[in-house]
Amino acid sequence: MNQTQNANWEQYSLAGQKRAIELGNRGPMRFKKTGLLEQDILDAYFRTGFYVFTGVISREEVAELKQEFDQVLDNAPISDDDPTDALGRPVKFNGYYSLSKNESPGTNITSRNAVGLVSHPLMMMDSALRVYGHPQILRMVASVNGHDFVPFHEAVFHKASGVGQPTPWHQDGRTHWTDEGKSLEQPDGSGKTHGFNLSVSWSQGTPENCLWVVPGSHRKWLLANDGKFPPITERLPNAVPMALGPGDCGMVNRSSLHGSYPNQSPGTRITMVIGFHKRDSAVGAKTTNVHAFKRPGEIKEITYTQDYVLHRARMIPIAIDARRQYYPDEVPYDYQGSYLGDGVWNEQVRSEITEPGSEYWQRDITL
Ligand SMILES: O=C(O)CCC(=O)C(=O)O
Repeated sequence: MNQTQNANWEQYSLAGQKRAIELGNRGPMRFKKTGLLEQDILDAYFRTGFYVFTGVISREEVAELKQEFDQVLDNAPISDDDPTDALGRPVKFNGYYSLSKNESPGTNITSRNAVGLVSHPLMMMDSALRVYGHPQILRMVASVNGHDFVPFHEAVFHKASGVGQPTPWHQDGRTHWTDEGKSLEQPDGSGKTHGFNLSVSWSQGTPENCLWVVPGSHRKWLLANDGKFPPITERLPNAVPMALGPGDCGMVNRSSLHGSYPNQSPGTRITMVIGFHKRDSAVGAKTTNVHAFKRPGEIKEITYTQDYVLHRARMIPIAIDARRQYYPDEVPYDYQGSYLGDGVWNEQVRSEITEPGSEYWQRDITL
């Protein structure tokens, strides 16, 4: 950025941070006696289309996520055509890395910092699987999606310092809109929804490297009536930064307009997106699936059957059991949704959910 661009960014970023604070959608998870989230948190989420939960993941757990993800990065392929890492070792999860191609002259692209996205971390990192079974997170999910919530998809966004690629402005939800582009989701969160992305952070987010969200944009689909998303080169005047510190979790309605600018800052941002749906928004929905692949880039037309969703829901009790074994003193979440298969975690289940051709993510649920 030149000096003028820098000054403009500074101004834009400060104004965004100020608007973000005024939204009133940030703070620790707070629960009522019933175990569900306090209503003011839900109301703020329904109104703005996102919420930042601070301090959800403990420092020890963050350290484990960091350490395991470091190993995943160290084992990244040199290129899409070469399934070995920088040390010449075979890549354990070949095909799961999305590598960014940065053409900026003078930047140092290593196989680590070329990694833009790692898909399906639950089968790579036991620490990620344990976060997926986190009791506070799952109580929060039940508060938004009902007790029989079901999975969506998981991936880790890695925006390397100086070379992190932007995420174009987009709304993920593609299914539950009227023909005119009005959301079927109602202002109080009832009705069919596209679920939410929950960004779990183990790095320091800043306005330069974090996700930006347009508050209130979840009510109307920009692609309706031949509409388009703005390019990420456009600094949207109403957008606000969703900066997350290590251990924070940012919940973003999948219908909200969101994106991130190129990360030219000195700080790397790492956020793992996990997500959940209401079961009755998923079962019977006819849509285009873009997630049930090793990595993004393919699509399939699909109608989700009850059986499809029941199989995928099994990952929730599996994760709860993995966490229960690791943290025997913690009260585990009591999942009340239905699923098919054993909800236990052991080495045989690890083999089952990673079996080539029938990996659990083959039933990811795009809505
Ligand atoms: O974190 C990002 O930059 C992108 C996240 C995103 O687009 C998503 O979760 O759908």
